[in-house]
Amino acid sequence: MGVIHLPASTPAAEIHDVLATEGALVIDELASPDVIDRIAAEMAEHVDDTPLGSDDFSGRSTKRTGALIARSETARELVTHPLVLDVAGRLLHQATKFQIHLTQIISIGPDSPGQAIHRDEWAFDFFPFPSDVHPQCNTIWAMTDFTEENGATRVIPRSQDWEVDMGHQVSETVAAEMTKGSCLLYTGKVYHGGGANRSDVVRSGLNLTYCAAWLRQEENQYLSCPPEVAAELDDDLLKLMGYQIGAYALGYVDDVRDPLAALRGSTGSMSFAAN
Ligand SMILES: O=C(O)CCC(=O)C(=O)O
Ligand SMILES: [Fe+2]
Repeated sequence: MGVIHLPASTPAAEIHDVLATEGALVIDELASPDVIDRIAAEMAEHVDDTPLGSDDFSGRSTKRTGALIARSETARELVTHPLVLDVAGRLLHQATKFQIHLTQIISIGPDSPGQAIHRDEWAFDFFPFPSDVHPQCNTIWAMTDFTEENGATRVIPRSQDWEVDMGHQVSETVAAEMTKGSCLLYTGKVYHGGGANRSDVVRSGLNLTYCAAWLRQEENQYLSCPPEVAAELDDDLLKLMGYQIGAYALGYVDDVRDPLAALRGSTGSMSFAAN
């Protein structure tokens, strides 16, 4: 069975229901081509300068370019996309808050073999999260069309309850083909992997992932986004980056100051109850 596609007008509750059952789905053309083109232009020099991956999992013909919040003003629109945040909040409902986990353009070059099939939540040191606990919610926005030939993400729909098994094969997967601007939403539990690129063009996807605010972020937002850039950002985006108390007392600064207040230069202790 293939990956389900839903129109961008689908209500968040319905998208969440499909995500919870299928583990992955595509929202067609959620971003306009113009937004994608602006992100590509803002990131072009950084993508050019990015080295190829240094191991098979990262992909030796694949580039992973991060720090999108600092480097691309337009990418901030996708990081804070209201429909995605609404769905992520539903999937991660057991956590008081959630946060950005990583921002990364994944450019899979021609002749790249397929990535090993995996679960993204294994990043948390392979901690055996129960099947009904979702630590993360993920997106990949297509910056080029995603085709079977050029390395569209491969997914095993409905695999989220399966046993831990690092030996799943590409033959068990389907390609999440989608047009530029479409968004693949998938849980941290669904088995998937970057596809082999058998075309002569680069497949480019913007991976924006979210996790419960009590977990360590994969991309360190406090260093990936320099403090002088962070100081110019909106409060809501900063909170999503981790400038908020993750749960009671998680992430305070020095004398129990709220991280956002500390960034803004305010003194005085925070009240835990207010967070
Ligand atoms: O690039 C892709 O399509 C997926 C990459 C991926 O799953 C990963 O790096 O964890
Ligand atoms: Fe992955």
